[in-house]
Amino acid sequence: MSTTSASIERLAVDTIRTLSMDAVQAAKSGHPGTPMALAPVVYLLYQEVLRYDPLRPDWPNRDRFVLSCGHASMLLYSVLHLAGVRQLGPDGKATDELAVPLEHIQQFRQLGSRCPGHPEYRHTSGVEVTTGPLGQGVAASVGMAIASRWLAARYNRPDFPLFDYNVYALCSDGDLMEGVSGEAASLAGHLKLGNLCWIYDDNGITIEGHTSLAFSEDVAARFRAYGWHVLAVDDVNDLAALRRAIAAHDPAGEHPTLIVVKSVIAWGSPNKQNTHDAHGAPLGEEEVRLTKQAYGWPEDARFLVPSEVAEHFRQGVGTRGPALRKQWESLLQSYAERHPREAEELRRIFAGELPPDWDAEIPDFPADAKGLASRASSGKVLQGVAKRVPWLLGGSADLAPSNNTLLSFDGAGHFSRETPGGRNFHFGIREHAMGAAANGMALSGLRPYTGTFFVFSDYMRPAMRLAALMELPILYIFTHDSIGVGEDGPTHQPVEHLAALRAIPNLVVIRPADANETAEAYRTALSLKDRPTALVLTRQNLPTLDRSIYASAEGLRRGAYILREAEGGRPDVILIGTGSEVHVCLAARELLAADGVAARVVSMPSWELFDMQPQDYREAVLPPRVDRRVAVEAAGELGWHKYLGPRGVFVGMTGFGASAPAGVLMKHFGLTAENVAAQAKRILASG
Ligand SMILES: Cc1ncc(C[n+]2csc(CCOP(=O)(O)OP(=O)(O)O)c2C)c(N)n1
Ligand SMILES: [Mg+2]
Repeated sequence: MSTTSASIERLAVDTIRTLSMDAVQAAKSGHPGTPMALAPVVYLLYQEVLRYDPLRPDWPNRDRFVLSCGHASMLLYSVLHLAGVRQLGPDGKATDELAVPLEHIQQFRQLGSRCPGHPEYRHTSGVEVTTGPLGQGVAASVGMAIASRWLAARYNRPDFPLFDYNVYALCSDGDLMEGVSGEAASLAGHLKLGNLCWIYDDNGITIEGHTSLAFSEDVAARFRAYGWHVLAVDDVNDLAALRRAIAAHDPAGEHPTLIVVKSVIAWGSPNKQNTHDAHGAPLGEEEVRLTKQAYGWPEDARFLVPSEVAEHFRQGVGTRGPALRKQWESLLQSYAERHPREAEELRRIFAGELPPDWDAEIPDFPADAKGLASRASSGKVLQGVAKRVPWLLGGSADLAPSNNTLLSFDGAGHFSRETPGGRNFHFGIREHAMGAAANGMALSGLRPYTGTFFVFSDYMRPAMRLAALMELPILYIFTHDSIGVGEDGPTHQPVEHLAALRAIPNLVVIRPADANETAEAYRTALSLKDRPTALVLTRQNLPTLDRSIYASAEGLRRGAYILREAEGGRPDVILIGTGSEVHVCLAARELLAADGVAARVVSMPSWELFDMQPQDYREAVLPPRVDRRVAVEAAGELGWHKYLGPRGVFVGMTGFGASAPAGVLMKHFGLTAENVAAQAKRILASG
């Protein structure tokens, strides 16, 4: 193929288009239309705009590109291939290997390919965030933009602008229909994140047909009302107009930017363009041929990368990127000489390490029969940890006074445009965006925490699921964990939420029984680098156990432990409790002892941590021969049978709660020592 310099851009854009069409066709499934339409956007971003080094996709100050419409994954894979982005090894260091070799594009959507159906963080280097569920990518991009501002505020020094990266996200109609993007855009506008730019593919098409079926507001006006700067590009193929719009984004300014770009889905396909058929199905062999004809492409070529296109990218981002990154590295080197303490913090941030003695200010709680709510002990522990880990930061969805999540020590500050180094975030009543923003913050090296009532974990669950999938170490602080909430009633009383969170793979759920277990929960959660943790905490007081009588709270690290052995060391029955119900079990043990029944009490704050233990430990805590077991939890039963076995019994909730004082509810629903003791005797009597 012969090219003039004027046509090379078009050739490069068409390479992205045809690679995408060919991959979808070979896979016999996927989404060809949107990559074909949006190829000019990613071409321009990678080749001219992003400060991005393909050799070092982990460079901390790189501009981020988020493909929020993850169904258009081939768009990203094509450009990552052409830009020559390298794969990071298991040690996190860049290798010489391409992140997306051509053979992997040929194996699009097949097992083991670096080109899975939707982009997956960690799996393919250069993918900044896992996307697929619409709205999550743009919402996470807000967290990335927050992190850029926060890192700049904390670490930049005169003459050392170490952090000034921008975040670009490409989104579709579906992204902007989803509520989470609205929450996130509202937050970004409020926080004046000028370093954020969303490019909206206004193609008028979704799966069912034209967007007029379901989407008729003035999106530009909506974003202006959020405080965004809104620009329009009438034709995505007009590279000059796209360039002008991107150049009009003012990263140092006060407004995030939305660029509304008109495109035609499956552009160039004679029979499929501008139809919803082109969204999620291969074009078909014949239509691929006709489209290539229309592009002036060799009709029968498959997965063709013209050598001049490869060279064009090498001379573009392949040259520009490494030069920028090397400049930054030498800046970091002189920074390290002038500001060694800060440089050491940065090293730890990007290695996922904590400062030495990070847990030195975690308090020890003295035994106390009245005790305190685990939300209160959590608040105290959080302060202690946050004082020692400067990049532990976060906030609540307007419930900080109830969640005890406000960092109140000197210098903690509040994050805003004027004070971007603040560590307290006010996410507003936007749980879903809070969860997604936390993902973006964690993806940037920070250790975020979030807070809300446990019952509203439902509102942020999709973001939590992605955090677990991406292996992000986020701390979710949930309070008001059961019918113990009391008078607020069933709308505020979680029942199925423990089961729902335990069902998410790679999420650790911890429901501590007292203040010292809460302290241990923080020790455990902070040291987990590759998974999020949900702390499930009470509103009501819990006695602080006397650990000279009961086993050490360190047992929490193993998920479950023998808190109090049965009288005589030979249990007839095992009582297993979590959180507030551990105390019910302890009281039941005394009632049973008075009747000559020997009961062991196991505190089981975390199923996930327990399941990670070797079999001999698990069998020491729950010996197979003691098959009479009672599990007590003020929640639904789902899943408990794996610890109870066929002869065990569950004491908990079978439906929704009710509005009444907590003590009354506990009695009403049978969460009492008397009932637990009676159930234990019943299964012992059953032979
Ligand atoms: C939360 C969520 N709901 C539904 C889907 C399934 N889905 C994938 S793409 C899409 C809509 C396609 O329309 P649009 O977002 O405009 O993308 P386009 O086809 O224009 O690229 C839907 C409903 C999804 N990926 N995520
Ligand atoms: Mg669309």
